[in-house]
Parts: sequence; structure tokens; C-alpha cells
Amino acid sequence: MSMPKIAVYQAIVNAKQQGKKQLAVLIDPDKAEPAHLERLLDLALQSRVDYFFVGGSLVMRDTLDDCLGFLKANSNIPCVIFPGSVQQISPKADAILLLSLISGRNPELLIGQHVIAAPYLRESGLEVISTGYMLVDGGAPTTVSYISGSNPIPANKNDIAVCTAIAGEMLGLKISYLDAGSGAKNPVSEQMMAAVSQNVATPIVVGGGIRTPDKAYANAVAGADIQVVGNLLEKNPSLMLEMADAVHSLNKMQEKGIL
Ligand code: 1GP
Repeated sequence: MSMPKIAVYQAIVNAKQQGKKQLAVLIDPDKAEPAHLERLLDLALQSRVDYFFVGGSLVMRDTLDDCLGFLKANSNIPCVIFPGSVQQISPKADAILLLSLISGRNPELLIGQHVIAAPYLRESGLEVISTGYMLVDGGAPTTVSYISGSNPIPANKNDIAVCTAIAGEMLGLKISYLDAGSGAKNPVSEQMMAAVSQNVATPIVVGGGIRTPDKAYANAVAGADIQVVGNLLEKNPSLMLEMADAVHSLNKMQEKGIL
């Protein structure tokens, strides 16, 4: 049996230790036509995007492999699968988030699907990053909450998010992911991410409805180590530079000794 791979997770941990904030661009392979993908990649290289997260709740076409193949052939930006289902496994990625939906009480998404996926994951040789995935109420029902048949954590219940993240960390999950769901009306509050980041040592990933540089900056200040942006950049790829600048601005201040 070979040693588990850890390169991507190590990069995430190193960045966190250095106080560096990172941006992941979420790509739904079903919606990424070649010209669009090329444009996203071009902008991502210019903006120094840190990761591509690739996946979607409903991947209809078998486009995951092609999408990853293109991204890997044309850049060194690590590609991490953010799977919407067990079908979304491809050896072409650098890593995969093994999501356990710890905000919900659906055993299939806590452990059931993982059992089904385990032999395929091992076969793929992918780096597997176990992730405590928490859905947070974003003001309207989202695809993930509907598909998962689970209730999100109420948006103002920071203590529930904190205790859930602590439990996830105690169970050995390596990332705490707070997600208001794709296209959320209300993104996760800074108060919630600050409360979680003060209580766990795991890197904090935040996504869902992040639409403005101001919000991205505020999230970074509040403790979001990696922010995941999908919808906004799918519709307006040209905003990537601004969003990346906002996420990375604390890093620049740190480098200049301002922080
Ligand atoms: C990933 O759900 C997010 O965590 C993506 O949300 O598409 O709203 O950016 P958006």
C-alpha cells in the first residue's frame, strides 16, 4: 500500500500558518464550454488564483475528465475535486475533498456514500482531503440542501457552527467548510466564520454567495482561509482580478509589514 498523498493539504496548511488567504475558483464542468474555460484559466493565471475547485451538484455530462485535463495541461494551479456525487472522481485532479455533511443527519452523506466511493478513491491515487462540510442557511433553499435532504445550520446560530466544526475536527476531519450553497442570497456571516476560526485549528473554507470584493475582504479578515467563488465568476469572469485582489490584499499588507 502506498503512502497517502498530502501535497495539496500541506500547501493549504502552510498558507494558513503563514496567515495567507487564498481564493479557489469553482468550476462546474457541465457549464464550462471550451471558450469559457480558456477565458477562466487565462484570468486565473493573471489573478494568481490559488486553486480550482471542480464539481457540481448535478453533473449531467461526463465532462469532469476533459475539464480537468484542460486545466492541468495549461497551468500549475492545483485542481481539487469538490464532488457533488460519488460519480465525480477523476485521477486527473490533484486532490479531492471527501465531504462529510456534518451539518446534516443524513447517514448516506455522513458515511454511506464514502463507503461506496472508498475503493474508487484508492484506485484513483488521488490525494483525499477529509472535510467537515457544513451547510449554512443562505436565505433560500439551495440545490445542496434539497439534494441532500438536510437542514442547514441557521445563519445566526454561530454556536451550532462552532460545536459542529469542533466535533468534525475531533473526528479527524482536516478542513472545516462553511457553505451557504451556490448562489446563496445571503453568504455566511463574518461573525460565524470568525467564531469557527477561533475554535478550531483546521483551515476554514467558506463559499456560497460571495459576490463583492468588500465581502471577500471582510471574510479574509474574519478568518476564512480559502474562499470559494463560483456563480459570480461563471457569469462575470472579468471580476476575477478584483476578487483575487480582495482575498489576497491582507497577504500583501503582511508582506509589506503593515499587518
Ligand atoms: C461553493 O457553494 C459555493 O462553496 C459556491 O457558491 O456559486 O454562490 O459562488 P457560489
